[in-house]
Amino acid sequence: MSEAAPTTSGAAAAAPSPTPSWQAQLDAATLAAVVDRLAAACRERRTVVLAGHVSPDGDTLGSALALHLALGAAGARTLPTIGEEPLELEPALALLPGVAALVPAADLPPAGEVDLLVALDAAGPGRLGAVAGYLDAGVPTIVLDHHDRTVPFGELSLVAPGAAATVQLVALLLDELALPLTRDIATCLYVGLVTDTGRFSYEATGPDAHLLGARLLAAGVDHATWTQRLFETRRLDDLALLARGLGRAGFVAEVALVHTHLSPEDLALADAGSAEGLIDLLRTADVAEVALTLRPAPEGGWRGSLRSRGRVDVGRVAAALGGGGHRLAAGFDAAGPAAAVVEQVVALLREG
Ligand SMILES: [Mn+2]
Repeated sequence: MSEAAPTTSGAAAAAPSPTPSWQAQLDAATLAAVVDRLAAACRERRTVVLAGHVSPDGDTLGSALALHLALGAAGARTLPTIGEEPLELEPALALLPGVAALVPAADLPPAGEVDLLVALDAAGPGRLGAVAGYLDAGVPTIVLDHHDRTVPFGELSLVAPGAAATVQLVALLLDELALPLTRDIATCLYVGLVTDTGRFSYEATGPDAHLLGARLLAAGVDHATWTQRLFETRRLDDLALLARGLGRAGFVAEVALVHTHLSPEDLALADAGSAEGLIDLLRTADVAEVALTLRPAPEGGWRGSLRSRGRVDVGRVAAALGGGGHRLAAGFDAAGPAAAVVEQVVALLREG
């Protein structure tokens, strides 16, 4: 076996950068300004609203609560919140450390009493729900996010589409601020990391995600308990909902789409989170490149979720329908009969 002389690119590939690639997506001056702003908020005991996105997941809630615990301990008056009422959390997320501090959107102080808003994992102002009113009122805003197509907002915006989870940005900020990773803070970050990476399995899960995971376990996270809570516990009624959704599944061979929809009666059976489980199951169909679920939106019409196995950019499809998300996971809202929405998605997939 002969050894080829290393080429320039080969040599570069052999020497991994000490900095995770997504950190290179952050503007250094903005990062420094965000760190300064947060440090000042702690020092001066400022009121900081930490807002996750509506329909909160582990990443947005873990980010908000980790920052709440860390900045709060360092002196800031932190108000973690989700701009949605009534707020329904998945049972596992309702057990996160700091969750009792969540402020109902209706109880948030007026804009004049808020010094800083931090938007977490929200790909646009619309994802903030009621909290978006602070933007219109001119409250200084920091955006921390990792979505591919984040609509620019906020005066200080740190968006790293290469990061697997927003909690990675939060962990970076805590390091920059020299704030300690307590077990509770580590637990919040871990839940964000393990959910947004699909248990360290999705494409965006880099070595740095594992390194952060290792640090969090070293800080005392009870990962086995959280795995069971997050991934291995379903209500019996949720299983019935999954059965209904799976039983209604259709297949469009031309674009390798497996799709289904849920009725309002189906949803009455189940928790909000269980529709997520449905699309993840649909995607496991051997014939599927793309999975689509439609579930009734509270305000009428459909909430569509799209997942790709890898070849198809479903973020593009969702964006064409007025939604957004990532290359492999995206969502949109739509009106009309379910079959017509499926037809629209098929037409867009055909173009791709
Ligand atoms: Mn996220």
